[in-house]
Amino acid sequence: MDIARIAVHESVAKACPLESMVAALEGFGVPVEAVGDDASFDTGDCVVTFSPRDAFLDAAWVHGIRAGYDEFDVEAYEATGTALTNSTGIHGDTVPETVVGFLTAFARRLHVYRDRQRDGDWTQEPYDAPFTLTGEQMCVVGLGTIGQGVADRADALGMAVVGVRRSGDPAENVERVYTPDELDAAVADARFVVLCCPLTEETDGMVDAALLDEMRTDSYLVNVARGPVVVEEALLAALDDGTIAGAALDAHWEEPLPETHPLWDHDSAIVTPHVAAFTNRYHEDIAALVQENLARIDRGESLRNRVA
Ligand code: NDP
Ligand code: 7N6
Repeated sequence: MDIARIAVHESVAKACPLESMVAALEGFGVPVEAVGDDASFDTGDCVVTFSPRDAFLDAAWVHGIRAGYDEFDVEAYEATGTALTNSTGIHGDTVPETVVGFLTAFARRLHVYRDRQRDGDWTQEPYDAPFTLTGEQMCVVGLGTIGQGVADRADALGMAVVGVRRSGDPAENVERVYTPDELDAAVADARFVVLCCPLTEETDGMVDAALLDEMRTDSYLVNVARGPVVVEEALLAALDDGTIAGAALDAHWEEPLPETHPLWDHDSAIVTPHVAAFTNRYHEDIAALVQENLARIDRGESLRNRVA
């Protein structure tokens, strides 16, 4: 592979300013150009993008600036031989820190007080509403970059952590690792279930009514993965009928979440607009991944994070 141009697709603006990404990618010995949907590509191109486009299949290499690549047609990349890399590995602080925010809000009732602040309302929560994270159990579903970061922070907060991953391999700061077929058992004792897995055929609809029924009635679901990992109607019903105590959702079934969606007004839900990974250094983190892979290409090595 011989890269003669880095083409930065305008869709990167969904995560960071286009000009910041272009600037961060300069200085690696390859010309960098911002491109739109009218651009065409050839086998000298590396495309850096948030979203997929059919035209990218004419390039040598496409780098997706997200960890999740569920929107990309992996089979088409394999058929054309265009390399596809993702951005797993850079979200080990951002997303876990957001998750800690969700946990703390629920335990210390901060989301409730923020709502009341708008009305100058001094009402205090009932005596038995607040609790401490220390001593509570968390189940982390997916123990990759994000799941490990969540587990580390939960452990530091004095929580007991169990996890789920395909391999079942042990993970640091995780007392017990289950495999996906044991998901029911993994979530049963958890006060928090945190979804940190990719959206795949196996995880699509994984959190359904039956699984929510297995969860404690005082438990909270946190979804920083992808919306469809959770069955929408099942979650809404579970929140309405008290099957679980609440949910924090950064990833949604439709994005933006429609203005009329019931979750916006749900007292026991925290909704964020897919920003768990946002940081003012996102362009630098992506540039570091691209730079590493340019160096690997020069050395004739395989690409880091290659998914097709
Ligand atoms: P990684 O690839 O590092 O980790 C994925 C983990 O999920 C692995 O531990 C893997 O298991 C596990 N996994 C895969 N399939 C299953 C399954 N069926 N059941 C349980 N666990 C499973 O990815 P990241 O941690 O970087 O990112 C994870 C996902 O989070 C992304 O795919 C993306 O969808 C989402 N994401 C969301 C962001 C946001 O802004 N909200 C930001 C970044 C990512 P094993 O270890 O055995 O392979
Ligand atoms: C944008 C991150 C991912 O998969 O969904 C996230 O990486 C988007 C900052």
